[in-house]
Amino acid sequence: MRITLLTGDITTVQVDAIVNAANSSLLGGGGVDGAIHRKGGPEILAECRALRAAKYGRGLPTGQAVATTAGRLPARWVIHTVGPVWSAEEDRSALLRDCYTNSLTVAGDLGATTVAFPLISAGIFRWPKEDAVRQAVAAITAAPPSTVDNARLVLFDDETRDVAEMVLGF
Ligand code: AR6
Repeated sequence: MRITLLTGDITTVQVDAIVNAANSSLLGGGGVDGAIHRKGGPEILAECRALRAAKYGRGLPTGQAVATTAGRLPARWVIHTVGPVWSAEEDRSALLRDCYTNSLTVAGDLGATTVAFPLISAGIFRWPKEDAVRQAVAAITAAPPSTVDNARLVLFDDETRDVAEMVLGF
């Protein structure tokens, strides 16, 4: 699988599926979650509510992933995943990698070939950016083969892009 770095707003990226750094309620929030619901429109929230009613009444567990329509976004699907909140006391990195792995599995089940990821947990959930990049790349690289042949890691600003390039040795 090819990994490409992009800088900017994930809601504008033309891929089959974009991944949302959601929370377990699936009802929206701030950060990239807020941007996706704002720009994608109410259809996404309606599907999230239906998923809650059918399957995730207790919330989508951390590390898991589930797909909805992308509404008005250029992508076909939004894959919602819940990253772990950063903890200095506890190593939650396996859950962070699960977000990438399980999102790619969902994308493969949909037949997606291109998927865009934000830097999950690296905003409101306070994961240090350097390690968030390391975990993202490790998980995507180790993911089992599927229809997905290109994963784009979308870095919101130049500072995050610089961190990613430093971590990856560019
Ligand atoms: N496009 C790409 N990346 C973005 C965008 C965007 N439009 N907006 C923010 N980022 P965050 P988390 C970056 O906070 O840490 C929500 O309330 C951001 O700079 O969106 O997983 C949810 O509902 C950072 O690098 O997600 C949850 O409650 C990265 O995306 C909680 O926040 C992730 O930041 C999830 O927190």
